[in-house]
Amino acid sequence: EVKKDVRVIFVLGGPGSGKGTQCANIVRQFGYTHLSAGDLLRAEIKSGSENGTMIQNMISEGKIVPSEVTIKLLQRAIEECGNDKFLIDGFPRNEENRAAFESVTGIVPDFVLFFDCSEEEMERRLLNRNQGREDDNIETIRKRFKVYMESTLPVIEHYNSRGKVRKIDAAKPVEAVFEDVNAVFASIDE
Ligand code: UP5
Ligand code: MG
Repeated sequence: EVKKDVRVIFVLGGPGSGKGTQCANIVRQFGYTHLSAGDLLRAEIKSGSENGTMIQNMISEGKIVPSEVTIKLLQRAIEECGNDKFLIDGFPRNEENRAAFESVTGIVPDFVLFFDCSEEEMERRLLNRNQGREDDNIETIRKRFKVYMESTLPVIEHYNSRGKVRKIDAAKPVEAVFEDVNAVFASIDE
């Protein structure tokens, strides 16, 4: 269990929907700490951890890393951080991630910020990103889309049926998307 009182928002949406871009804006405007599960996993590979090779193989296949690995990284980041409000970006990616995070950390998210975007637009963005991500090639991108549809959409549906999803039209330009994101956060009682 995480022993401090924290508020968590899950940020979900397909590969390239703009999760990382908008989280940076939210951090600047509203003082959250941004934890990207993908970034934590990529840092774990770089650190030379014993799980590094396994993680690298999963990411290049677009597969979901075992939840105990990801949850450990998220939990450590939460506990080591002085802040008490977090954006968890790109997690949970399947039902097992979701259930395990709740039971291991005892944390229930306030809500899910969901970036909705067409595959055509997401594919265009990922192929243009050019930041050297090993999974930004068309073969892996197609696999990421399939995993997203099959495993992550049901998680969003789980929260949607409980009234916990704030859906954003993420196909618009970055600034227009942030206006809508801003409206969601401005309406939260602090
Ligand atoms: N861009 C952003 N917004 C735009 C807009 N409105 N208009 C035009 N362009 C826009 O954006 C992507 C690109 O689009 C950028 O170039 C940006 O400038 C532009 P970004 O903000 O990076 O989108 P994001 O949704 O963050 O895309 P990302 O590729 O990071 O999403 P993924 O969900 O695919 O990647 P993630 O890092 O979360 O996961 C990678 C892999 O790690 C997974 O496939 C999986 O193998 C593994 N993983 C796990 O196993 N478990 C986890 O819990 C998490 C990850
Ligand atoms: Mg990202």
